Amino acid sequence: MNAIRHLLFATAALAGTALLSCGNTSTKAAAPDAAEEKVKVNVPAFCADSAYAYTARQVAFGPRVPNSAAHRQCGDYLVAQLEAFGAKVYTQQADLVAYDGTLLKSRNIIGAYRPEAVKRILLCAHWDSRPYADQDEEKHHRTAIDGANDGASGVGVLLEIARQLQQQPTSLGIDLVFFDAEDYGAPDFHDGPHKSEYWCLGSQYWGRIPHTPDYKARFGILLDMVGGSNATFFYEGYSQRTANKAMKKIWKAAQQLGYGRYFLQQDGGEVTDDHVFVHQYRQIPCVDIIDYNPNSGTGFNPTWHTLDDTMEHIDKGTLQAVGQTVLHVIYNEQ
Ligand code: AHN
Ligand code: ZN
Repeated sequence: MNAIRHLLFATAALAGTALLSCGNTSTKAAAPDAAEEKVKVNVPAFCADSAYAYTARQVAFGPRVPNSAAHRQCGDYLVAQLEAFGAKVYTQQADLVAYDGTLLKSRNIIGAYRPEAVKRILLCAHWDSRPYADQDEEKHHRTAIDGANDGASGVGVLLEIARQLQQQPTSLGIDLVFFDAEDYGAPDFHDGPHKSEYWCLGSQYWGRIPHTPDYKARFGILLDMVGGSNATFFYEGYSQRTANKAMKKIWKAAQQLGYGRYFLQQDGGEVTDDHVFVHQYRQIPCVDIIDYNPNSGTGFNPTWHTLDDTMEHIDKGTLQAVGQTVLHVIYNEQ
């Protein structure tokens, strides 16, 4: 893509208008056999260029560490973008206490489609980024990361889904929840306890006080680190035990769509992530789509919690695989 076209494209993506790079073609489900009475559903085509631009836009604010200017500005951007895409927007502001006693001025941001519908699906991701590159060289441990993959990618995919939802509604209501303060867990260098409840502060708050009273959804999907190169999504352990049906549905859709090299039908590790608290507080089965790497030492992408978690290492192929799979699942739900 030459520079001018790229600039035009970026402007279009940010304005939320039609894009040059992706057409309007939608994929039709396979024609039903005589034996099989399946409803044919038009699933819109996910545009990875658009998701990439929404990811880059977040990263451009700087690290979205709670209490920083970049964090406030990015939060405002996310609210404005959801409103531009026609969602009913809720925000939850809260002062959440971090592992070291720091009060984090936090904001969960929710965009609801078909808010009146009783049958609903929850799609979520965290929008904050980690204040510590504590998996990098020691001299970088107290430096905040860009969080292009860890934070921005999940929200980038969900913003592109929001754009699609405005153009073509689903049968079910959809809630996009951007959790804050997920990634402020105690750093490796902290000597003191490393409790799992130090992570996911925003989702714990939302779990106790949801944006609408007694909020329920049929199931949830959490997107965490869905833009890395060479990403592989295994069956995450907690999702496997508590949201098995939804998990199998997602992985099956991915195989049908040709994304089997990303969505491996194999067991991965168990991760403390926002989906755990969505399930524990609200009893909503929630599947974590998280890049798991059994050979990296940390279990995650090699850029995880390092200064290399930048736009350079974001792969549109991964964004496409995840975005198209999630669209397929939510448009086929009746
Ligand atoms: C823990 O490391 C305990 N959980 C990983 C959750 C996470 C951090 N996702 C992104 N950053
Ligand atoms: Zn993280």
